[in-house]
Amino acid sequence: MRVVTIIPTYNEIESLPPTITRLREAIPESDVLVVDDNSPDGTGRLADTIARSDSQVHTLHRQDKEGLGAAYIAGFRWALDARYDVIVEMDADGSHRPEQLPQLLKAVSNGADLAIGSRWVPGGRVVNWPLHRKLLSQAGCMYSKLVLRVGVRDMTGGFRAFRRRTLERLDLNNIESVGYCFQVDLAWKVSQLGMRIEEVPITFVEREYGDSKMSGHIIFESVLRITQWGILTHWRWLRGLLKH
Ligand SMILES: Nc1nc2c(ncn2[C@@H]2O[C@H](COP(=O)(O)OP(=O)(O)OP(=O)(O)O)[C@@H](O)[C@H]2O)c(=O)[nH]1
Ligand SMILES: [Mg+2]
Repeated sequence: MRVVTIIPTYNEIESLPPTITRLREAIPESDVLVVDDNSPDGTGRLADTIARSDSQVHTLHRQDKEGLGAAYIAGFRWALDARYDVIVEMDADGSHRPEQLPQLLKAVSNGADLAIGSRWVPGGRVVNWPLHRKLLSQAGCMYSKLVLRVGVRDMTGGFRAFRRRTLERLDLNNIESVGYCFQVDLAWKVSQLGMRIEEVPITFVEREYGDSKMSGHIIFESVLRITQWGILTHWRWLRGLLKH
């Protein structure tokens, strides 16, 4: 299996180097693609320096900060063009432990179309998160699960491994979500296609350096879109029921 791990970055100059080092040690066979949105702190230039000394590290530069979703879609296109078999999503900030990536890859080689690193299944953990972050994440996951009726407990988690054909079947041109709901959107679409999603317990560690990019705007976008999707789906379901 040819594997590439995509790491989106915006101002992650302190976190990116140790993350790449740990990843290369944990899974030497995985290539790395850093997708940087012209970070003012120079993360993109630093990624280029790392890429010059390691031929398995690649960089993709984007002109403006357009959100996590847009960065990942650009990364997915690059990875599909480059014919990778498995495409991994991982944050730069150390929250996702590269040492746990083998478990996600194992789930994919055992047949999962999408493996999600999950904080909210038995064995999953969160380290150093204040109570309000835990509650916010759990509430977001519960709301998404209820409204969209998807049997996934960690819908917002961003440590994932996709089988190539999973991304090929998603219409990447049609994904508009930007913030947290990008991850919810992908999991929902994969589940609607009847593909197999497996949750793998992970330990999620709060970032040590840099700032979170989470904002009120991102939370608002998520709640709004997930509610819209829920209403749309239930409406279709209700209309189908009334026709019979
Ligand atoms: N290229 C790119 N990367 C981004 C953008 N927004 C966030 N990221 C990266 O996406 C990853 C996740 O973002 P975080 O700020 O850690 O957001 P989060 O994990 O939801 O929030 P915390 O739990 O508070 O860290 C990090 O590697 C960020 O640098 C963006 O607009 N463009
Ligand atoms: Mg983070």
